[in-house]
Amino acid sequence: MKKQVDLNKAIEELKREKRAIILAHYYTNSQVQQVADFVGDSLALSEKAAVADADIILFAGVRFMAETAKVLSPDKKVLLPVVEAGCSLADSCDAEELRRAREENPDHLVVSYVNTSVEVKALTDICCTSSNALEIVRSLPEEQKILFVPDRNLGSYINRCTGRNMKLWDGCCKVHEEFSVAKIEELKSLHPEAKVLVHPECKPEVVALADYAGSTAGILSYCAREDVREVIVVTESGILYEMEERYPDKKFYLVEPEEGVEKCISCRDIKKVTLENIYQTLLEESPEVVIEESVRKAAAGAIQRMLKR
Ligand code: CIZ
Repeated sequence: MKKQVDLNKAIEELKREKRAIILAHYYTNSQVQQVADFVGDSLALSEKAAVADADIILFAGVRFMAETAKVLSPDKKVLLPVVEAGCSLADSCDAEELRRAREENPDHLVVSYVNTSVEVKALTDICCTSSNALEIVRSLPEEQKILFVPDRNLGSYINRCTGRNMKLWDGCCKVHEEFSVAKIEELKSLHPEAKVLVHPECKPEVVALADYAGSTAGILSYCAREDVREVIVVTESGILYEMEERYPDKKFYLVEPEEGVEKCISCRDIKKVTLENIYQTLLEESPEVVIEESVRKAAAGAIQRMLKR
């Protein structure tokens, strides 16, 4: 087993030799973020993928993220180090079930959160991310009926903010559902000046505690404010690395889960990406993300409609 310094060096060499870049999500381990050419949310990374001057894109993230990159950059080889790295939200919406729901609701437009499989995106009218969900929904005519998939928490947040009554798929992110009011209030009593920054994938009673609710990118930008000196971080723990890099003078507190012995709430799937499997994946140029062309084109339509708004 190579040591971390050797691995970093070996990965850099492979990147140069193979004209490869590494895109890493904010939720990955800090060592992974350190070898990445870009770190960001899934949308920003996919947009980077599409314009990147590279032959190979290694996506350090979970499957739906790498699929989105492949949809937007069909001519590049997209590698995903851990094929079984999935997402509970994406898994909560099955394409066949969505096909049936579409048939039962022919007058509804399907708006899908980016955390979905490529097959679900192919059945979607328009995609959104947590950064642009409110904007996308507000851009649709008020009388337009909408079926929002798959996140019931993000969907109900959008309904509350926009006054709409979208029909919601009954899915959730198992990681964000772990945040509890009790644990956040406990931290708040220890750090009364801290701002509570919450991802809208959390349950409504948790979002209700927020000084600010928004995407990872939104939360990171909010931390730049002068009046934000301390932060209670109510999203996946990997974001802490970027927060401390950007704002070394501010204090960040991670929330403990209600149950178990862990000190913070993390996505086990995305944490499966390591320097070791990145090195091996680049070396072997496998596993590669392959998407059937008709599915890719249909999914690209839903993503492009989002990007054009
Ligand atoms: O869109 C993403 O990357 C996810 C999963 C969350 C966020 O808010 O950035």
